[in-house]
Amino acid sequence: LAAEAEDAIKYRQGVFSAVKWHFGTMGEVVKGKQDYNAEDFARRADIVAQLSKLPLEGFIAGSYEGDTDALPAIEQNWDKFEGGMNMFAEKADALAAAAKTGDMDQIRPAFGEVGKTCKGCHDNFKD
Ligand code: ASC
Repeated sequence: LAAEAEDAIKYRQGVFSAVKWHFGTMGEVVKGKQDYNAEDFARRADIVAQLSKLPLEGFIAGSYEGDTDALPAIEQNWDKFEGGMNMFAEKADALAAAAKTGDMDQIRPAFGEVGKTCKGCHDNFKD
């Protein structure tokens, strides 16, 4: 595997690990397993919104083998994959905006919309 491909795999996995760290914590709050702190929740939502724009450039040619769960289907259906990542970014922005209201009735559905975009790509493009 070319060094560039290895770096790209590590790059996007690092970003997604950070997404999971923050989105996972937010999920526990939404499910009532952790107390809701509006300021901390909004901080995490902002971080996820920023992170959501980062992974796409890590999906480079030659990075669908080796230590990765990313499937070659990404390259074969690039427009669909890119659309999914852009939808993730859009919904993450909406969640960050909802989080600033401090209103869980707005946050909960916005959180669910982001989760759907995670699952959409995992179902189609992740081993
Ligand atoms: C998560 C997580 C995902 C999404 C997905 C939502 O917390 O790790 O991949 O939400 O499960 O359906």
